[in-house]
Amino acid sequence: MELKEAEFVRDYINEIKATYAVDLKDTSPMEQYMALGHLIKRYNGENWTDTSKSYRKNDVKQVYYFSIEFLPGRLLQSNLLNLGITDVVKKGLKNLGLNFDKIVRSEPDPGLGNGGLGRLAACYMDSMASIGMAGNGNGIRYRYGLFKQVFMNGYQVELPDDWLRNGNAWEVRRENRACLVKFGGHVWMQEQPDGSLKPVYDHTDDVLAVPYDTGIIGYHNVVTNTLRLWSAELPPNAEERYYSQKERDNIDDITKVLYPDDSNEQGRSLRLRQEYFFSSAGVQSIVRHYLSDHTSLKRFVQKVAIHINDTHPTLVIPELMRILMDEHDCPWDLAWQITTSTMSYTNHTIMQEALEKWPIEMFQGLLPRIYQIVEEINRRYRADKIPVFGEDIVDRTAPLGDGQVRMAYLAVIGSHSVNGVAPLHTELLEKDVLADLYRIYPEKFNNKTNGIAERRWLEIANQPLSKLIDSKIGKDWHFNPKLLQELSTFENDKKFLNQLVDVKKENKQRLADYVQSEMGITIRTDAIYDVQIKRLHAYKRQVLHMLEIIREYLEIKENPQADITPRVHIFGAKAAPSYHYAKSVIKVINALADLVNNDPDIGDKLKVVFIPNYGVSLGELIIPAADISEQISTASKEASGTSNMKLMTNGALSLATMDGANIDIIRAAGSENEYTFGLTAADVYGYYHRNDYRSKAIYDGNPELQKVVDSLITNMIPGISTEGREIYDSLLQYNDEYFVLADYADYVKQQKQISIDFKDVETWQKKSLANIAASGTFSADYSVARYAEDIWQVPYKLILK
Ligand code: GL9
Repeated sequence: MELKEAEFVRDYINEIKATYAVDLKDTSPMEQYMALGHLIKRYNGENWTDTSKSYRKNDVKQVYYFSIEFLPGRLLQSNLLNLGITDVVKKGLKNLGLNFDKIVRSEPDPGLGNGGLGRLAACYMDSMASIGMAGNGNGIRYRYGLFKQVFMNGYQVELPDDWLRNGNAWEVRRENRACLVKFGGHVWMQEQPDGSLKPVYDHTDDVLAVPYDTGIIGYHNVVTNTLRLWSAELPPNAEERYYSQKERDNIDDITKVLYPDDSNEQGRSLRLRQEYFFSSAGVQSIVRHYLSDHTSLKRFVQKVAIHINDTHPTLVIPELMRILMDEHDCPWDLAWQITTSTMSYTNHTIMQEALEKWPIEMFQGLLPRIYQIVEEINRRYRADKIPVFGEDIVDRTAPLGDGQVRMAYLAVIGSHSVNGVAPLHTELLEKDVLADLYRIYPEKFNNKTNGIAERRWLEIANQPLSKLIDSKIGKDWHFNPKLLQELSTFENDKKFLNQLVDVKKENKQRLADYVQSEMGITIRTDAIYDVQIKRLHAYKRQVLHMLEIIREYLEIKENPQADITPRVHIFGAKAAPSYHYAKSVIKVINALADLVNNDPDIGDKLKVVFIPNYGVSLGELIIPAADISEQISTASKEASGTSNMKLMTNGALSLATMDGANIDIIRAAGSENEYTFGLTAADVYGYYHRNDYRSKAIYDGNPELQKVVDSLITNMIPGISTEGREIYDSLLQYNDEYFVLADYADYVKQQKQISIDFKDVETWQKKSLANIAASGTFSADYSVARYAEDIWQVPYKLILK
């Protein structure tokens, strides 16, 4: 948008006065931020209205991306960037004597997700708007986001994330678009005058779903899409009928907290209520919106695509069936045809425990009408498929079985498309996790490799690099990130390589300052910044990284004079509050950090920093400073990973197993520019198949490894007698479920190579450049374009300059 500095300054001062009734000099950074947010939202108001109007006028097909998590990160800078007014606003604020960075940091980072899955949904929202696609988000407005993590004596402690305390500058409450969602009660069939039967539900517990909309601004294209998050409230008859405190609490609870899960099934009825709540409200509002412009449901499939992001929103399938049949008199076959043509599903993990299943009794009690519909889907599925495929396979894959509602199977059966998130992951879905369903519906399966919001991770998080890139290849890559490839023509440009070194150094300094001020630890910027940032999970193997730190520590202790390349090991990770083992790993790494960081023999050759409260905002600080990107999951377990892509685009070299999208990153950048190691997925499956993995044998055969592992139980690291033993046992007594010891030697070999290679600054910088240059293909712009073409069949205009 066009904006003059003087105009901005005038508007901003007025905004401050109107909102806070004080002079600018008497405002807090939070107030300065809120006023700025309101003003930007107002500036963009017309774009938002115009976008909706133009979709309506042109009857454009809409995509609705249903996700129980969205992790958008702070929106201020992203909105300024996408509107193209960053510089004007910054200058204006500066001339008013305000500190832009402080204002930026006053915005709460909405933690409405746990990790990659929620962040992916947010990257896709940004990209859908940026490629001019009619993409709407649909989720839950949690009153409290993912817990705030602090460490006390090295242990994770969870504090509430009261992110709405000061209000939310970006959202619009739309009470006039609220829907009623019905739980419990009874269903009975009422005879109609024409003799037919119609279900009636009564004695239901009704909840009002109120939408809060946030404009998702496209990059330099005047498009603004909508992210709609639902909040649970008392129904409108609340004044006529008495609600006990318990009833009120039950309603409040639905959207009170985000489940702090990582890839785990949560067998709790509140989670099921959350799932139905936003699925039902979302589908109701979609049908209502569609019917406000169309007289019949005939063209519904041409005008609406609904995407199921992991199994949590699967109930959109029976919910759409219910609305079509019970409210619009659609016969079953037509309703089923409309539903399956509308729905598509992405699976995000092969971890068995993440395939959601609900006990039938609980499901039926909470959602009696939806259960009837699932029963009928189940009955027809069996009747159709048994004659063709036989009883066994159909039994194994039916929506109802073993006394449970099997959400993933229901999602596959009720959708026309099922995708994994990286080629290896999709292959494993087809061969293993969903193999039976793949046999029955091979045509539904396809891959859509994940992508990231390149502009956020470069132009916002890494301004020095972004500007340097602009100076070399211009700005067209902002629209078409694949153009970053043009950078590879400068691989022998020494001056440019040196500039890249300077940029990295600047970013490391920024991170070092943060670590100094927040944690009191001094880290040097000429060290290797070896970064692992992701949820704490056994399969991601933070333990392997930890063993390497112990090895490096012992190495320096044994040979203090050795010529060591200094290193800083950087972790960021939250553990699910109930995930005992993961919390023990945090404690041990923190204890190890204390030992290493305070040992005078070690000095500043080796430092370990576990930065508390990792999230999108800290990612923006850490990722640009990284030299090494640790992507060391057990092969086959990480569906895709996306921090691998963010780190690559910021010039980090991957230290990686052949897992998830690491494989694609390595192919894109060239294996000579990464450090790969370890078992392949085929090796891992080989062990499963033969059942002959013995971690003890590896331990027995490697004296160095023995020393490292033993130090978990020898009091070398103070204060971890319980936790150290727990990890030790997981590796030896319980036979090392995630093959840490199997990969240890190969991993260490690569770590040693890294220490050598890092000293050759020019060669290192070339590798870093190769990563940046190849990273454009992982832009989420292309990912959503592939969804649009292959799955959703919606138009878009990717701006390929
Ligand atoms: C995940 C996978 O584990 C990641 O490998 C993948 O990159 C993302 C996005 O597709 O999805 N699936 C999953 O349940 N989580 C993922 O990160 N977990 C969280 O989001 C906490």
